[in-house]
Amino acid sequence: MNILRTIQADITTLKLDAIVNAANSSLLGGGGVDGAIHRAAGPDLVHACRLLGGCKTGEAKITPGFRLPANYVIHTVGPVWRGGNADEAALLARCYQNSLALALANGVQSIAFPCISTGIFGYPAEQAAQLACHTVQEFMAKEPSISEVVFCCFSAADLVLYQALLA
Ligand code: AR6
Repeated sequence: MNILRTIQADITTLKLDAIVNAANSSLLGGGGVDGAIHRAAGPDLVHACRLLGGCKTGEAKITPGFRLPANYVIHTVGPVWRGGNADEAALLARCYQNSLALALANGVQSIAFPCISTGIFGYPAEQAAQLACHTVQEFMAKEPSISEVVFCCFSAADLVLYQALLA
């Protein structure tokens, strides 16, 4: 049986097979969760990212976790919110799907997601949470080898949203 749960935490502290980074298309670091992951992983992470040639919106790439407790970082690039008619929902769904597909291809069984796109990129938190839950539940129903997915909320407000959706 696989588990889908939510917690409030700093994602860099989680000892799972992989954590997901809400990156930008350069993959060379930034603010928010991206900055926190690069600081905690150490400088080897940006060196590894330089070799990846960037990442398009909705796609995902994988690196080791270096100094992080997690073995891998899966970097995905969420859409910038432009009002909702610029394919944002489809692109955000692809972030979750492509991250999980890459996890599967690398033998990752436990993985944590931050609330992709809902910080600096401005995606409305509730809409993003609904889409994240739906997309991940659909994937897990088809792929039982992913044993644990954690929605890692940084804010108490996000935790409440995910708790309601997963209840
Ligand atoms: N652990 C877990 N979640 C966190 C952490 C943390 N340590 N820090 C922030 N969050 P954001 P985006 C939450 O802005 O909207 C970067 O500059 C935060 O509260 O990190 O996808 C990139 O380089 C929010 O819920 O990512 C891109 O340029 C969520 O993580 C751009 O920001 C996402 O917020 C990406 O913007």
